[in-house]
Amino acid sequence: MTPPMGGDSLGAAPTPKPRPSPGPAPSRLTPPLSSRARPRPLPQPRPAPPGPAHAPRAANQQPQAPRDPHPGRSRRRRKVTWCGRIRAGAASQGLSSSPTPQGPGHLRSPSSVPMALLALLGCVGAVLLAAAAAALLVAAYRLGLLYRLLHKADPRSPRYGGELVAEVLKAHGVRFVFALAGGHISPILVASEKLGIRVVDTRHEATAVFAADAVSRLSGRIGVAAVTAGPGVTNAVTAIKNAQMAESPLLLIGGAAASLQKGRGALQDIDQLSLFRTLCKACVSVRTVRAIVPALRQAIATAQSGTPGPVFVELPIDVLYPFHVVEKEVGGAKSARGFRGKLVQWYLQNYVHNLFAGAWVPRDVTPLPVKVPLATEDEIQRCAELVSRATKPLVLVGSQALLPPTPAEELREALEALGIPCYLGGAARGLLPPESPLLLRQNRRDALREADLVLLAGAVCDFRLSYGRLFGRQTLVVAVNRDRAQLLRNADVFWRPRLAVQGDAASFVVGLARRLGGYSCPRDWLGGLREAEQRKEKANREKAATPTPQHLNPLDLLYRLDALLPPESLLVADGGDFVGTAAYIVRPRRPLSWLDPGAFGTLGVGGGFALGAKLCRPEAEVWVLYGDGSLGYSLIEFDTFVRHKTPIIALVGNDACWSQISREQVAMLGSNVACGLEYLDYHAVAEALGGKGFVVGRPDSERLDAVLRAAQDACRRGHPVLVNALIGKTDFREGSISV
Ligand SMILES: Cc1ncc(C[n+]2csc(CCOP(=O)(O)OP(=O)(O)O)c2C)c(N)n1
Ligand SMILES: [Mg+2]
Repeated sequence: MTPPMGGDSLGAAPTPKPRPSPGPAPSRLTPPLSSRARPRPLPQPRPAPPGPAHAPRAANQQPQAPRDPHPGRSRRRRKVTWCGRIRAGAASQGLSSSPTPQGPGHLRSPSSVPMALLALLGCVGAVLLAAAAAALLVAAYRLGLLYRLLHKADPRSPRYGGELVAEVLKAHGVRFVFALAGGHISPILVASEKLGIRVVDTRHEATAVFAADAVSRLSGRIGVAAVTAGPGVTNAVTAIKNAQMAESPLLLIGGAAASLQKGRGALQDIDQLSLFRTLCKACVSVRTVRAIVPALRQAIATAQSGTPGPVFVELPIDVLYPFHVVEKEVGGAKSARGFRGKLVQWYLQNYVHNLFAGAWVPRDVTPLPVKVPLATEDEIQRCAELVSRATKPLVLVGSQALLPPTPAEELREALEALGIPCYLGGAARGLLPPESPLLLRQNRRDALREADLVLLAGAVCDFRLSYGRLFGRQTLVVAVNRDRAQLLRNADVFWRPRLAVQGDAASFVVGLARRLGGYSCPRDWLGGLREAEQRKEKANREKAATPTPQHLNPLDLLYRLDALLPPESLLVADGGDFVGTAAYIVRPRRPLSWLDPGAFGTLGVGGGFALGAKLCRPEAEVWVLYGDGSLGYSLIEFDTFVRHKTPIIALVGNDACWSQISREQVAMLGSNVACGLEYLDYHAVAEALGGKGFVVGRPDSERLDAVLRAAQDACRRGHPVLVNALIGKTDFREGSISV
């Protein structure tokens, strides 16, 4: 049923003019006075089914039901239909029991009607009665009348739905809620803080979501971001898509207009679920306080199960505030006059009481079981047989292998026990220590072509593996992935799996290592790969030692950083060429100490990732490797780092350019349009926001190490630091992907 609230937007309203009635003052929860003061009459039923007996009445007395201005909201449309059905049903009953003398509805005397016809009419009447009763029951259920018979709302309770949200989060081990304030979500933030959950407010909603993403990836617990209705929610879209592509489980809580006021011009009211339907594993809008706990528990379990990903839970403002506030704001005028006024009043009161019916009944808030798809023993055995026959095996470990429940250390031990050379991608970087003889970073293309068996442990044949075109003719490929589409990405076009296993990659590798107890990888294969690796490293060192025409050599800068990194360090990658170069030079020291955007390649993750990382690992030295272009997206978050005492170090490769794009645009299309930037004083901005800033260029190359150490010192003393490193151009990244 369309709620009987005011609103000019519903142009198809019935003709009778609503009587003006004094309404409460406007507020966050209510539409402006002008619309509230003129409550729109209840939606009228649809015209009864066409027929001569109905025609005159339908034309004169039964206006059309108001046209739904938001056809996407199927729920509301359904309600209107039900309402219409109830009345249409009642109308048809009226016709059959009180026939009019005109038209075919008129009944003749029983004596003149055959008994069979009478029986038929009786049956029809009974069916109609039953249908009407059923429709009434459904309507009563939809209006919460049945539930309310057993569960009363407690109008005097000071409790509010935000508290339930906080309780669920607490029970799921959530330590941080990342947010940007808004009245729609205030109750969640206040209640979370009261329960000891740290509310970390950022300067952009995307940052809040990126931070939650980092927490999910690093802690194995669900990361949570809460953003306000409308623009708060839309600002989160890119970060949510990034999390989906990175298969990162996170919970986005979105504020929303009161359900009753949706589509009626409420502040910041848009159809939010439609925005996230293709981006999230689950999208729900919670309509009553009693539904908060089950909705959140289910959403979190969904996010973490199977192939993880983000979920969106919309919590309209009226399920979050206490009864007395909601009643005042949406409960309607106390002294309604006239039949229609009283009906509106009843409807609103019923709406509010239904919102709170059974709200504070104790409910289980603990986590639901998370379902992880596992490989069968048979699949592991088949892979073991293939590996044991291989002479040139290779493992490619992708981000997915770092997902819970297998601890990263267990996976590392399994890889070491297997002794097969490994390439680590995305979140898997750092899984093997830098000095591990199994760890390869260079010449992957050549190694893949030569290998006779490749195990894709969560690695995907997308653009990162040239869509699967890199394998040699003789290469047998075993692919393991939780997600079927990723598992078989481009299979049978450019490659064909010998064995495709839909399941968790880490536990598969652990199981494989157990099976292959006495296995040892042929030494000459590993030896050959290592030699090629060292040759490439040597060539890179030589490039690093060659001065660039201007400014600092970025390779040299990154080698110096690598030499200074403590074991407890974590690297965040946010940029183009500078960061792409770093991926080959800087070596993350331990598992889960490298964060990059993932397959979506989103610039701007830096501030949020660093924030989430530092909060999860306060003891770690967190470095954000930024391009100067990328830095612009989250430079303002230096304010957040300062306010929340999360000292991190930003190292900006400042080449006054969006180089990764410029590099190919100029070469292929002959113009640098839209790619040029200036050598700006980003360090001064960091200082202005309360951090510490350093700038280094060619004249400082002698004291480069000293500057990096000074940055580390300042960070240890609790300051967020920005090192603005002016860098020159090299050909290191020539030929690498930018589209
Ligand atoms: C949100 C977003 N916008 C645009 C791009 C396209 N893009 C990819 S790399 C890049 C250049 C990055 O420049 P910078 O951060 O300065 O790093 P550099 O390549 O100069 O080292 C751009 C614009 C993107 N990936 N994401
Ligand atoms: Mg740049």
